[in-house]
Order: sequence, then C-alpha cells, then structure tokens
Amino acid sequence: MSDVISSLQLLFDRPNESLITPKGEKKAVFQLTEQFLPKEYESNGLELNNRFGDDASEKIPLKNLSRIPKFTKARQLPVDADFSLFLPKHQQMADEVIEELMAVPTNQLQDFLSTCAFARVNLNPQLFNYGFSVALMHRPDTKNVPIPNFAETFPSKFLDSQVFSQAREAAAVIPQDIPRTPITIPRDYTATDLEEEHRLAYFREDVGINLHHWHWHLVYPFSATGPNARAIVAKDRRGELFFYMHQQIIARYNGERLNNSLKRVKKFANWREPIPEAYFPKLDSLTSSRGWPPRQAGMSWQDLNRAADNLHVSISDMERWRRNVEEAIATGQVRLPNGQQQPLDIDTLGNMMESSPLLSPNPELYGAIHNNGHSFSAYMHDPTHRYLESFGVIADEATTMRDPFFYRWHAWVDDTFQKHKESAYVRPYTRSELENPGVMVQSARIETTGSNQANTLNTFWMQSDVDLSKGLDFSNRGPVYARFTHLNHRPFRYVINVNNAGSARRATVRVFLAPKVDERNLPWSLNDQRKMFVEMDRFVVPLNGGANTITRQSTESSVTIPFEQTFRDLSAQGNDPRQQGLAAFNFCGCGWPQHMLVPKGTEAGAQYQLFVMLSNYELDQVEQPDGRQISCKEASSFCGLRDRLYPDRRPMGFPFDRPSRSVTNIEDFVLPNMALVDVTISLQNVTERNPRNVQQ
Ligand code: CUO
Repeated sequence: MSDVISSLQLLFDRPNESLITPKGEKKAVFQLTEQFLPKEYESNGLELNNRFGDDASEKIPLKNLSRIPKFTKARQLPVDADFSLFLPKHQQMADEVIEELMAVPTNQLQDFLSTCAFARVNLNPQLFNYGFSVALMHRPDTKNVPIPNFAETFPSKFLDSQVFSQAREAAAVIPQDIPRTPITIPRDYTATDLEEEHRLAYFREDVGINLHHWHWHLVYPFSATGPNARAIVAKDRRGELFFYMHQQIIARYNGERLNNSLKRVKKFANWREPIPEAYFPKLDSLTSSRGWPPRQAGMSWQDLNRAADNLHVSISDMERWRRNVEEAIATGQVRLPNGQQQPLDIDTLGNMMESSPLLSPNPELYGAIHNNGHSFSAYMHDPTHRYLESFGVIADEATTMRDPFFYRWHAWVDDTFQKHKESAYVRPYTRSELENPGVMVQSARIETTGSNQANTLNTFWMQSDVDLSKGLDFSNRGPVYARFTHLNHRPFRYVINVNNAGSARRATVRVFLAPKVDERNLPWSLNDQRKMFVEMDRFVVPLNGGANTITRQSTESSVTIPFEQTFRDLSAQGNDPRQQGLAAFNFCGCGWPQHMLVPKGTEAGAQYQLFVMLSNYELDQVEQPDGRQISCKEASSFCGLRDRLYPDRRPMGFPFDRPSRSVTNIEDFVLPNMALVDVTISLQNVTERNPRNVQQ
C-alpha cells in the first residue's frame, strides 16, 4: 500500500516530462506497456523506457487497464496549452478526468495508480495535475496522500521566468553533491516605482498568497460530474466561504494599500470602461513554452468569441445576469427554473455568483458572472483568438492574484455580496447576539517577541528559498533553490484578561485588526471600517469562574498555515514527528501564509485597532456529525475543515459581516465582552535570511 502511495506521488514529479523518463530523486521508473505509450513515443517508447529501467533503483509496475478511459473531452486540450478552470470548456474536461479517476473502485490502488498513469501519459500536464489532485483529495483511499507543494511542481507559475534558465544551467554544470548557490530573484522585477500599483507587488506576487488561493479553489471545486459530484462540490457553506475568503482578501489588500499611501481599490463596476491598470507578469509557462500575455493600460473588456475555447459570451450577457442578481438582492428572493421562488441567503448568492453549475439555483438566469469576469479580463488582448493567444494570468487560480485588476474585479464581486448584507433582508445583530452575559474583557494586549513595547507589531523582509527541481523538467537532479524576498513579522502573542461572573463555560475568542483611520486620516464610520477588519484568529477557550488570562501565539492563528507548510518540500521532512500532520497537505495546505498574517504597516508606524470579542459559545457551537479529531493544524477560518462542518455557527465574518443600524463607530460598538486596543505596526526596513534555508 505505502509503495503505491509513493508511486502516486511520483506522478506529480516533473509534470511536463514524459512518463518514460525516471521520476523522483531516486530515479524510479514506471514500467510502461504499449497501453501507456504517448503518441510521440509510439515507435521507440518501450525501448527508451527499458533503458532507463536498466539504471533505475526502483521499478514501478503498471497494470494493463481492462477499462480504458476515453477522455473524449479532456484529450482535446493540447499537451502544450495552458489550462484555466474559469473556462467552461476546460472545467468540463476536468470534470471528465475527476469522474474517471473517482470511478476506480475504492481500495483497488494498483488499478487507480495505473489509471492515473494512463491519464498522465495522455493528458495536458496542468489538466492532469488538477484532476489528479482533486481525485486524491476526495477518494477515501487516497485522501491522505500528500499533494506536493504546487510552487515546486509548477514553479513557473510563481517565479520570475529569468530564474529558469539560470536554474537549468546550475543543474547541468554543478553536480548534485556540490551545493548549488541559490538564485536570487530581485524584489522588483515586474515594474518600477513609476507605476504606483507596483507598491503592492510584495502582496500580489507573494508565493504563499498565490499558493493559498490556488489551494482554496482546489479544496472547493465549483463543478463536478458523476456519482461523487455532490460530495466534491457541495461542501458545508462553500458559497458563503467563497464570499468570505475573497472578502478577506479585499480587506487585506485595501489595508495594504493604505499602508502604501494608496486609496482603497476602485471596484470595476462599469464593464464598458477602459482599464487603466496594466500588468506585465514576466512569467513563462513551462507547459506552453510561451510567456503569459501582458496587458497594456487603457484596454477594455470585449465580447468573447473564441471558438477554440468554445467561449461565446458578450458583455450584454454579463449585464443581463447582473440585473437578475441585483433583482434577487433587491427582492430577497431567488427565481427558480420552475417559476417558484426561494429566499436568498449568502450561501446561495455565493454559489450563484461564482457560479457553480451544480449549486446555483438557476444557472440560466444568473449566469456565471464571477468566472466569466476572469475570462473577460484575461482575453482583452485577443477576444476572438485572431492572434492564437492564450489567456492572461488573471484566468489561472495560481497566478490571478498577481494582477492589480484581480482586486478591482473582486472588489465589485464583494460589493455585490455587501449589497445583500446591507439589504432589508439581512437584519442587523441584536444586542443579545453580540453580548455574552457575565463575561467581561478587562484588558487585551499584544506582546511581541524581542520588544518591550506593548501593542506594537513589527514587520520586516525575509529571504526564503524554494526548491525548483521537481518542476525543472529535462534537467539533472538535485535541489536548485530560488531565493525570493517576502514580508514577515516578529512572532507575537495576545494576552487577554477576562472576568467570568458565571460558572465555568466556553467562549469563542474572535480577533480582528483594521486601520484606525481612512485614506484622509479621518476616523472611519463603522459601516466602512467593518469591511476593513481582517480576521487574525478565532479559537474556543474554556473559562473558569472568576479571573482568567488567555494567551495565544500568533503562530496558532486559525487563519494561517505554518511557514513550513507554505515553503518546505514535505517529502523532504524524513522522520520529522510532525510529518504525519504536515503531510496532510491536501486540506491543510489551504490557508493564509503565516508570513502575511500581519499587514506591512509603515516605517513611521501605522495606527491600527485590534478588536477582541468573546462571543457566547451557546450561539457559536457546531455539532460535528462525529467526534473525529483534526489531524493537523487546519486553517479553518478560510478553508473550513475536511469532511466536517464549518466550525462556527455564526455567519462568516461575524460580527462585522453586516452593518449596524444603531451605532456609527467602532468605539460605540464595543460591549463588555469585547475590547478595542490601539496597535502600531512598524516596518523594520531590514532583510533577513530565513534561518530554515538549507544554504545560508
Ligand atoms: Cu478566487 Cu475570482 O475566485 O479568484
């Protein structure tokens, strides 16, 4: 069994290389038969495979398939094309792959391995990687197979294209036993300070942030077919989580903009207006051997007529769907295909906006506004395929957050969700929902390691290494590191003193952070500031009667995944006792990167407000269907829990997900079970090496 598991993992290795060649550091060779030969190797594939097999330390037998998947749709994607889930045609291909891989009977792992090998040989590598990952995560017999770090298998989606020729040279010239010097990626490689949007490059182009976004969409597919479709798509509150996770991205991004003297992002509301934001990604696709198309300033959405993608959608279609969604929000009712109506809620709205063909209550009427918005934005340079150009970075979940326009589009999407939250059909919280009788927060503070100033957070720059070798096709083996610079912060902890006038009980601690003033340096109205609050942590604590002191480390945050999970090659952790937990990357890899938990702040010190609330656990508690323990530290705030219900009964974003009609500023919002504390975020403008880098 464990052999099959490690063989499955090898199917991720060197995704653009044929399966004929050895895989993994130990150079294992899959023993191909004629059934498994790719077309271009039909004449000599077996001979080549045998020759590699002669030197192999390990040979992996494959079973001839009695039922050969046809992959009628999936085979239509050329092996050297880029793949986008936002394109319905590509999504249908992925559905087909997932359905085939899920159809192999459970616990027939050798059959599953052979079917996956067949799929890998015959399909586009990016399509295979996605379908294979989703199938691994959702099959009961493979759900703990670690999915390797996507930045290591497809590094070209995350790093400056210049790094790859240098990496190939290093791999060719320097033997494996001599350490290869890490290749440093400059901090500013996509633009200069002449472009003010470039001030946010450290956020948009962060490897961990982009990995999180890719992983979130891997965990929450919006489409699937076949008998397992609902199990894959209809996860607990997934439409609401689509809203909330992206809302938090916009809140975090807006906060970063203020730290960089830019105003909040302008939502893209007039879809016929030119777009001033340009983006030149400087990424190459190792699949297509082409650069990702850039976007000039001043371009506009165009009707899309791309026969090759089977994509025919007009701006008028988008406007019609939008009117229908706006009508649903205004009336609080969704119209169903059978003419009946049902009340609109945030979960339904998320699924109909994204949209999920399986979960949208009426795909015909409400369309697929969000997904198509990505496609419109990605094809402005070639809306009719006249130039045979592929899509821009905004249509790939692993690269979309690099583009400044992503945030303008999602600001519009979020604004639409907020219109629902501000409508007459979502009632404001009552005092009894907000308070926690008998629980009084007496003080809350932040203590930062190495600082004796309370309520100060310190950020700084760090250089970390990522190993490119798993994705560096057709090169000699051995690690080749790219060294890039990212934001980080000094570890800190919250210390909260609470008095409980009642008997022992539990409470949910909710921690949020927002800038104290707006772009004009004026205090916020609560209805604006509520959209700026970023969730920092959420956890349940036991309270004794009387005085309690709660301490919680920044590294324990329910929003984030540990640094190691973002960056380290999980297969390299050997006998690390945490391996068990960390290896469950499939779900646990989803989460905001720990190094981006704290906003950058400013060198002079940016003023923030920390909001802490101990909510009434009676109203928070979720009864899980079974008492199974969580196998790893899961970032449940943004990613939920695998096979379980979302662990908080309140609406996501509570208590800031909706406006208050009675109070206008955050100071007046605070009840005895809450605290509001002024915090300063100071950027220490130094760059330090990550002590975990293999080479210093
Ligand atoms: Cu995550 Cu638009 O959904 O990017």
